[in-house]
Amino acid sequence: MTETATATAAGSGANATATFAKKERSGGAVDPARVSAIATDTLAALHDVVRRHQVTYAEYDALKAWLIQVGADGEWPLFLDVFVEHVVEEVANADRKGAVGTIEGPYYVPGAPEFDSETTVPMRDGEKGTPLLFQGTVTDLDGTPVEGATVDLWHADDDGFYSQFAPGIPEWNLRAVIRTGADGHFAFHTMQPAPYQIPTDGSTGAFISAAGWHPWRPAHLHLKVSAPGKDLVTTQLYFDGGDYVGDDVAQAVKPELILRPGPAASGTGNEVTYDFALDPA
Ligand code: MBD
Ligand code: FE
Repeated sequence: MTETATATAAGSGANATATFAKKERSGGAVDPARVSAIATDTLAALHDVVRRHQVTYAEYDALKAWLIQVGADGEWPLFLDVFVEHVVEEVANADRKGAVGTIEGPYYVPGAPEFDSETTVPMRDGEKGTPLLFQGTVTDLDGTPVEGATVDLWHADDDGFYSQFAPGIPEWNLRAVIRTGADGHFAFHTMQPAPYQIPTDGSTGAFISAAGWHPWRPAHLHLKVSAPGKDLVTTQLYFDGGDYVGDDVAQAVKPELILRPGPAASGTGNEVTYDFALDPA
């Protein structure tokens, strides 16, 4: 049996829920004084939809059944990151001056193997796909290289699957952290990812197909770039001309995040340079 034959929504959803449960909450504590205002407005928005669309008991029951199923499938991290996170990110990063951020999504795992400045990302013998040399420099807002910055990269394979969220893939496959040297430079030798399809056999997929939308995200690299005294940026990079770049189901593409790789100087695959300027913490 191949790994692709056994990658189910319930499997990847359960893993994403377990990963979230272990996650260090990035934003810190929630202010109890804001709960009433946010809850009141959230419920008012929902009440308004019920009135405007004259929602029926059949529709209300269908909603309840679906909400229960999203939890049973372990798909709340997936659903929320696809349909809500992009606005939270927009608010969180509104004042950032340097590298442009976008959503993290459900598939980040801290603790990937660490390397100095240039590495081949952990991958299987004969890993499928087009080789990609992805390199750049981490600087401060003035363009001074940052030594000791970490560039944490994770992405899907050539079938659109993430290690630790689909069966049969080595634990840290296509996940690596580089620590920059004095010149701030990093270079990853990896394999270009494929577009990501929201699992069609789970409740998020059922929601998308009921609405008549498509379930795809464009191919992307995920990154977290940080350094002591700097503000960590979480982002993704996309490939110019790739499928769904103009039509991401998660609405997380921004023009600054589109890579234009060219043929690699080595003669195999592609290469591209992308620099990150970090805001002060
Ligand atoms: C992904 O790979 C992803 O990056 C996001 C944001 C949501 C679902 C799958
Ligand atoms: Fe992703």
